[in-house]
Amino acid sequence: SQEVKATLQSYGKFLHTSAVLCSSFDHEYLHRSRIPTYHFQNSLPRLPVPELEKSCQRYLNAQLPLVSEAEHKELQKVVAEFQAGKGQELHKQLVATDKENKHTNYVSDLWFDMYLKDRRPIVLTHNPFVTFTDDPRPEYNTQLIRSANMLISSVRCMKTLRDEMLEPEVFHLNPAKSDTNTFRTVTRLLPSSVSWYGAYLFKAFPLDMSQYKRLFNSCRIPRPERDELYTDKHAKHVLVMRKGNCYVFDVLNKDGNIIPEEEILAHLQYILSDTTPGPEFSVSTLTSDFRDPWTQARQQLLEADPANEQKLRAIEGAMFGVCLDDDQPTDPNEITRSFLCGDGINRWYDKSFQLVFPKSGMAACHFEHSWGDGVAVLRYIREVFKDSTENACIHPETRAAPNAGSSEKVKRLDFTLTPQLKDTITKAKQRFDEATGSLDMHHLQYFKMTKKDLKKTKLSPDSVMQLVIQLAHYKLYHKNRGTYESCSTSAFKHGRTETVRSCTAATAAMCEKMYGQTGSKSSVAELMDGLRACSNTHGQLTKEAAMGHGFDRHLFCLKNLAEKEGMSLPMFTHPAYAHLNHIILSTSTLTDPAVVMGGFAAVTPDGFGVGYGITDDHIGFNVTTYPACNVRDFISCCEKALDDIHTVIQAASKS
Ligand code: BUJ
Repeated sequence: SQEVKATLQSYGKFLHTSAVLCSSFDHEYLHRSRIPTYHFQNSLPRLPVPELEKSCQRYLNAQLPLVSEAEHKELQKVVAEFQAGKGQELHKQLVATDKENKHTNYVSDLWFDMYLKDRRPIVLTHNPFVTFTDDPRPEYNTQLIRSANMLISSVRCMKTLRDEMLEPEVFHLNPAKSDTNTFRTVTRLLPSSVSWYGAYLFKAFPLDMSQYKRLFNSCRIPRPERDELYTDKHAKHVLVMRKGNCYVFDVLNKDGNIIPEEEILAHLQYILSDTTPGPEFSVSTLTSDFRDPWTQARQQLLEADPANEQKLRAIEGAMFGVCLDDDQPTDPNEITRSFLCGDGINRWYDKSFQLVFPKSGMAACHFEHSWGDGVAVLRYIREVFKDSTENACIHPETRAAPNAGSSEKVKRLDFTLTPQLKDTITKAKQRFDEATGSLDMHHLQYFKMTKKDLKKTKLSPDSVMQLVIQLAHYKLYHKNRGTYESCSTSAFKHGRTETVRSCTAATAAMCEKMYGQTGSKSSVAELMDGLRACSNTHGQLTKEAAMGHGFDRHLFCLKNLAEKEGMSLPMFTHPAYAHLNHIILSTSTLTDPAVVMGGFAAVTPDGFGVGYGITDDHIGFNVTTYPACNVRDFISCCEKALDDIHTVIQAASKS
């Protein structure tokens, strides 16, 4: 019986230890994926270099609705000459370089250059935002509770990813077949050199995970000519900003475990109640400036005081930024302004991403774009939303740790500034206020037609949204203009995005039918045929883009090569090329239960930045413009176009 007792005792101990381990695992990580995070990375397919002839043809197709017949004929000659001559040479060169760089794809380096060599300010030019859905428990939507829970979930997400336990991102064509334990067991056992093929047999497509390495602990750093992406894998702290003051504190202890949540709460509470006024000259404002003055100012900061360097490094290497704002925007346009632009003070725009919390407890993610795209950011958003709403460890009744030692552990980073730096900051702030002040925004929520309704009619919901955008613009200006729809190519190694040219001959015909001279004469059947034609063409273009068979990135690379060789080619110097690439309608969409809103700035002074979403419940638009365009008129035209399409669909269903 002694033996039995001992066995039982040690079994008890074992149970106790595993319970502790299990709960500490739950505390430290989001989950433990059965498939390691980067398991498919080695065998991901490579982005194809499209055939030159196909890209030329696709380019000409995209030009069809934008130029006159005579201009198109002339363009055909220019393209034919390129295709038979210099284009061939450049294409061969591109293919050869691609073959020598099997670890990546033919666009990747140039795409990083496109972002990192851009000397314009990153605010408005590139950084977008995405707003989280509120916590379904209203009492958790206070600035302190929400920020604490999301901060903790983000740290869990960082650890899960760092320890390669984050489930790889997989696109399941048939989730019933592949989003299963069998799929995970089988593909896990395959060596990573062939694991992608195993997934493919289940009709599941693992996506590129390379961007995730720069999600946390990362920052863009201004450098002469080309900025740098910096990552400090070992950082244990987060950056918190309030009133333009930068604070850092460790969220991991020396063993790499998350510090007690009551301590995190205490640190945030300490920052929120710190009465230190914001700095008169906020260094963070420099991150909103053109990249050259910021590069120079950063150098001057280093020279002004050696301690400045450590402070900059602390900010740049922090896991992520948390911005605790003092405002409380309620109107959706003001919310967009706050999350997209901020005040130029309480943000470090270069951080890979920042969580922004106004006083209300609302939450958004504002991100720098050079390191990654929507797919990676959305994954982070989904994970953090899920974890912070389902496994929150800060509750309304949670009390902050009384002996957290916040006054010592939370460090406020005050910079030493020279008069010259103060002057640069003042100018940067003036520039920021002018630029952001000129941005206008408006939104629409439309409930008469939903994703479900469109699916019933067998029309692709995205094609209808894109048509609405074309119709709205046509109604205002009576012409077709360069349109960009962002499409992910993350099914390929290091894949980023391709452009869907969603202004097509089919949408142009539909614009003419609905709002042109001959408009009112079309019958319901004709209009329905037009809607189907738009849907089919758009579906085809989207499929091609996602498979790496668009033309934009291919021509972008060929043009770059030509410039490097000092060639001036009519293909790229022809005004029609610039016209197509002067993007008037820049569009992007995200649909996920964790997201309510999102947006980005128009990419041209006379263009529109159109964020949109379509769910089973409603359709949403969030649009930005500069003074050359009227965003309210555009939104009214979107509503009118939605109404008109709705009427056509209803009439067709009755006939
Ligand atoms: O294409 C690319 O390479 C990157 C693009 C660039 N650009 C934004 C200029 C098109 N980047 C993205 O597409 C990321 C954008 C992330 C924000 C997307 C916002 C989507 C809005 C969603 C919901 C709007 C609903 C409003 C309801 C009132």
